[in-house]
Amino acid sequence: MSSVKGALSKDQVGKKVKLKGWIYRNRSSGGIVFAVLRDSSGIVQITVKKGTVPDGDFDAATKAAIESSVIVEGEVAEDKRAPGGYEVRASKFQLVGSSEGFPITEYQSTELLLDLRHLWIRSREQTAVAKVKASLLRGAREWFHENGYVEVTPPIVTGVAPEDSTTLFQLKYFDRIAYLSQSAQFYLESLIYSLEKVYSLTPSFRAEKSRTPRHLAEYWHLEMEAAWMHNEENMDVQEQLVVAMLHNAVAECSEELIHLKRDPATLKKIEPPFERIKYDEAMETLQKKGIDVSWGSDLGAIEERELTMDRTVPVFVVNYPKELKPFYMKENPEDNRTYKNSDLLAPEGFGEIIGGSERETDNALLVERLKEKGESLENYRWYLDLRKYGSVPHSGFGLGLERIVTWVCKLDHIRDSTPYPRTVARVYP
Ligand code: NSS
Repeated sequence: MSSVKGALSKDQVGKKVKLKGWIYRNRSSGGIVFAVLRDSSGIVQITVKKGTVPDGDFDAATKAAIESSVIVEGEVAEDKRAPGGYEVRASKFQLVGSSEGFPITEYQSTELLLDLRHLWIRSREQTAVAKVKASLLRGAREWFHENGYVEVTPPIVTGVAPEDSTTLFQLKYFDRIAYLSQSAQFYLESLIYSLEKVYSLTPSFRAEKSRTPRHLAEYWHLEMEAAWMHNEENMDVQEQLVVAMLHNAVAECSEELIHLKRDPATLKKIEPPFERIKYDEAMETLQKKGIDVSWGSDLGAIEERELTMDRTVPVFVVNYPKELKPFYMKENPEDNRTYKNSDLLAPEGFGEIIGGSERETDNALLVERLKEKGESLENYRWYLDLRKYGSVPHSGFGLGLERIVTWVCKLDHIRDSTPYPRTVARVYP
């Protein structure tokens, strides 16, 4: 048994192969069927000649419609006209599962493709994205493992809102109200007192009403937290992690990246350190470009695009005004209007992929900020406990997996970075 990819090489020429897959294209002319077979590794042309296969097999090949599943046996031959330069000349062709009237044809609307997502995920683009995503993730896990981080499993059902409480998904939890997690951060913070360096990969949920090309209601969140770490080192970790992810994707998925029109060389060139610009400098740059912002303005998609579109390497923006960020961040001793935090922006206009900070360790300050926000201290009692018993300086960050995939795969919209995007408009299929 071979894979399509395994059959596509010079040393396979003349060899017998047995391939299982799905019909990608099919046409016949003058007693020959030219089918293109797809499996998880790629596509290959199959030729089925009348007289060289049993009549029933030829008949099956002629009729095999797009997306039928088939088993083909045959010999590999070189053919310059075939995709990949090789073809398989069939001696057997067996139809396993027919496919009558596959509803996706060449030009389809985005909406239809979203309705038919369960079938569209078979497309070569979606397959390439899924492989790149897995490869980025493997690069991350390896990096964390090699650097002494322990993978942990925080809860998804929670009672706290680390980020914006207006974007919480509420759920009926027995006879109480609970929320779907926005971030594992607080739980990770609690785990550093024993494990010191931890990370987790969990789904995060944000009830974002805005329809933007970079927001999902459910996304995969890769988060880390480390004891004894200040924000400068936190940024060192982020740039090393991102580079490890990129380089793994380039090593494992160059073909997929090229298929997605991303030149792997541009990713391979990216090395630490990444430039670190202060929020104040970011504001000045934007003002010079004629963007209407002033100190205290948030950086949204438009501003981040302006800051990054001429760059090929990610950039950190550090020390945001306190009003723009959550209560748990550490005050910047050099400018108490700001926090010791950073957002990492992907280049080419893609914008934020990571948000991170050093955490406030002063219990009284945290209480004051929570009160200002009108939060119930009771919900945060356990979190505040962490500052009472052996508190240490610590930092961490969260990386949006679909955000980095969108950048690496050069996608126009974040929904194509995940098989079943969840947005304000969609929970089907
Ligand atoms: O809100 S964040 O900026 N930060 C946190 O949640 C911290 N509590 C993480 C931490 O320090 N442990 O979100 C982190 C990242 C952000 O940079 C994006 O890359 C991604 O999560 N993110 C999203 N991706 C897709 N869709 C949505 N709606 C989304 N929101 C954030």
